[in-house]
Amino acid sequence: MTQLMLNYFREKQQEVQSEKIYNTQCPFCSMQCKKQVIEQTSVKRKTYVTKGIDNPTTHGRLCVKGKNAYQHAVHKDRILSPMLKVNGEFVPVSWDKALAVIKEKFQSIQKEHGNDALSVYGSASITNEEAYLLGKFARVGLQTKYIDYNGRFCMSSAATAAKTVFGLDRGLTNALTEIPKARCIILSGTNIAECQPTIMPYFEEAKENGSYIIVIDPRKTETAKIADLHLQVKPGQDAALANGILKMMFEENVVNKSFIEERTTGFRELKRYIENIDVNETVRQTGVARKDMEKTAKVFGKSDTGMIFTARGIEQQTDGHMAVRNFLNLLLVTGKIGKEGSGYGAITGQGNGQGGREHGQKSDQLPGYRSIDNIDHRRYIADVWGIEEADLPEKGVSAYEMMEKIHNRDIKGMLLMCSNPVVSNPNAEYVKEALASLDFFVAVDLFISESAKLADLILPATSYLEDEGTMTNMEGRVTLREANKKPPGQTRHDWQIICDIAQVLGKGKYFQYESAEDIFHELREASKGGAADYYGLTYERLRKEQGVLWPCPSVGHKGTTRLFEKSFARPDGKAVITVVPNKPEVPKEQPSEDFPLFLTTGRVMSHYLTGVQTRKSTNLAARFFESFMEIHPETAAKHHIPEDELVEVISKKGKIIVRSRLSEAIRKDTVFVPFHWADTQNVNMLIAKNLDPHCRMPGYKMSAVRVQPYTLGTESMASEERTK
Ligand SMILES: Nc1nc2c(c(=O)[nH]1)N[C@H]1C(S)=C(S)[C@@H](COP(=O)(O)OP(=O)(O)OC[C@H]3O[C@@H](n4cnc5c(=O)[nH]c(N)nc54)[C@H](O)[C@@H]3O)O[C@H]1N2
Ligand SMILES: Nc1nc2c(c(=O)[nH]1)N[C@H]1C(S)=C(S)[C@@H](COP(=O)(O)OP(=O)(O)OC[C@H]3O[C@@H](n4cnc5c(=O)[nH]c(N)nc54)[C@H](O)[C@@H]3O)O[C@H]1N2
Ligand code: SF4
Ligand SMILES: [Mo]
Repeated sequence: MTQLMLNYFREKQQEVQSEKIYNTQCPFCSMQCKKQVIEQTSVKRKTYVTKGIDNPTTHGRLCVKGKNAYQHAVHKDRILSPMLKVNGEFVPVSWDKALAVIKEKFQSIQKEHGNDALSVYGSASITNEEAYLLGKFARVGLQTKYIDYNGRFCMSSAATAAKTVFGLDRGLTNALTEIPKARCIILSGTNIAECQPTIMPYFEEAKENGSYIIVIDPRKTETAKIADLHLQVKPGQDAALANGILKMMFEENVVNKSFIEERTTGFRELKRYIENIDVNETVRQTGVARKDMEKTAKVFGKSDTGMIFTARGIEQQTDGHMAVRNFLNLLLVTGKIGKEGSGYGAITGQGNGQGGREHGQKSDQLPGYRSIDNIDHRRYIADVWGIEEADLPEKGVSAYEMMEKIHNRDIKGMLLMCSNPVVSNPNAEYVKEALASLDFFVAVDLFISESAKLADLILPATSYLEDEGTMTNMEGRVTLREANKKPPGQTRHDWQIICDIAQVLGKGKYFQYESAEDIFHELREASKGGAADYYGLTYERLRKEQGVLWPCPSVGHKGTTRLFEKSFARPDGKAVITVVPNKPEVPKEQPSEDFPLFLTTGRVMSHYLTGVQTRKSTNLAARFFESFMEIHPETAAKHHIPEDELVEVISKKGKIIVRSRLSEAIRKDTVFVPFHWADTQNVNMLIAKNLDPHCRMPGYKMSAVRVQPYTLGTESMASEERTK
């Protein structure tokens, strides 16, 4: 260091008058990297420094989002008091006023139209305690059957597939430390290098150990760069691709007969179906060469150990559930599960994507992964909650279907917590209309998001720096997120807000908690004996052991790193092999003369989901300040699309305007647009409403579009082209 630099730092040091240290976890993805935010106050200003903290999952690593995540949390646009819409404008009001308005509106809606006229929309970015409490609030506080959450768009296909096939859904069946021991790894529809960057060293280590890595993605992503083999599949054809690979596995005779015999059911039917497949047809359907399917089958089949990871690329399809099941078929016929270095991973998305899907925010679910349809489960939870089983509502509908219920006027009010449906739901224009038409709409957020803008009342929540609670990361590790920053202004924790509303509705006696830890104690009881059993966990343990992998059914239990070693979690102990036809149950829209290209959507490294938070961060927004369309140069030439210009992307549903980016990394028949931007760049205005019949997942990853240069003033889409 030069003398000049030393002087500079010394001066800086003297300027700092006080320093506060906040230990916490990154609010964004499922890695839940532990970090420290250091707030330094000097005469002139506050500055923040972020450092990673060592922990068993990420060992102190942080990606660019984690390093900058303080920026939105201390942003001037944070809402600091309840905001009531008066004559179309938001005005700050006291909590007493806000709660009185909620009481009046909620009670009058339910009195007039019944309990189910109110709905709750939750999130997998809130803590386990809050997700649990929100489910309880819907069932006990409002006694409505309508509750669902944003994880429906995220985890539902993989979760239902794992539940059906293995009998239990935990994102990763093995601890992350087993990845380097896998001799062959298939990554399908997952861009971990940009979406879970701090997981990469596990895969890099695997590669150093000689593992063969196969990436399946229509784009040559950052993740594909670590691949030995990249299968550049046509969007939406993963199920058929897996059938092609299965066919080669049978031809190469690399199936594990004893495993199939002892630990699975359904193999014979699968074999019969696969035998009749015409591989040339599969090649045409998937766009993947026969030799590449063969190589995949051979290497994966012959390796002693192997793991398969899937994420939203294959899951966010209207056949996502079945497509995942076909990848699980690959694992099962080769016997690669239940031992070290062999298993499955559905790479979880949101910070609490795992825990958020376990404790009752789903329309058909009760805490501990219990089912709302099961009488024993209902009785158990009713008992923990101190209510009659008969008073527990039945199952409701999925998140998008709630929007349809609003249009039908079955649902007239909504409490939205920690999500931005106007930007994240398919058929976005329709969803916007739905939320705008509600008789009473309360949004709980940090900011006035695109959805909160439509609310009658916005309640200000605390951020991750201020709100303590547990989060379950992608490994299935329950971690304690500490948070010791003082809540700014009038902000309250999400769990406090739920309790406050319950109180004014006369249900306070069911919601008496002093802290998040108090709620956790009840959650432990509620999950006890369930599939996702947290009973053995306490805050003290989580602090001392730096997280524990569930199930953890008793205080002395050390947690579960590897699942299904001896048997699967189904009644007969066996995993289910299923025939997955090449033709999906819900036909997928194919490119046509009017809409000749596939559109697929996803993420970039520096933005998070609908961008409400990351667009507020100057450091992150600087990397990508507007949306774009990735297109192959040859395709661009064909459609007269120049580099770096505004273009229109048009589907049967709508039109957006984004900037063109020419790249040879994408298939020639496909364009890619991220979904982190709103308004005229909201890509979900292009996505159809069709849902997977098994799990209600929309087809975010495959639509048909046309593209053309944007010229100011031309309204290129005839209104009659739009469909509802
Ligand atoms: N930077 C960043 N990280 C995030 C998030 C974020 O918004 N930004 N969000 C978090 C959340 S909630 C989630 S769910 C995860 C999502 O993590 P991912 O699922 O990894 O992310 P995506 O970019 O949506 O999609 C992954 C890949 O699927 C590919 N793909 C598209 N269509 C197909 C197809 O038909 N078949 C196959 N095989 N692949 C296809 C896309 O090209 C893309 O590279 O990331 C989490 N991490
Ligand atoms: N086209 C397309 N659409 C997609 C996807 C895709 O790949 N393509 N992916 C889907 C997936 S996987 C997901 S997970 C969804 C996510 O979709 P959303 O849930 O709608 O996305 P977020 O941007 O996370 O919205 C979170 C909101 O909560 C606020 N918030 C942040 N922290 C807190 C908190 O602690 N408390 C409260 N009360 N509010 C808070 C934020 O300011 C923001 O407004 O999008 C889905 N939509
Ligand atoms: S975004 Fe994910 S990988 Fe990046 S720091 Fe946050 S938790 Fe870690
Ligand atoms: Mo997600």
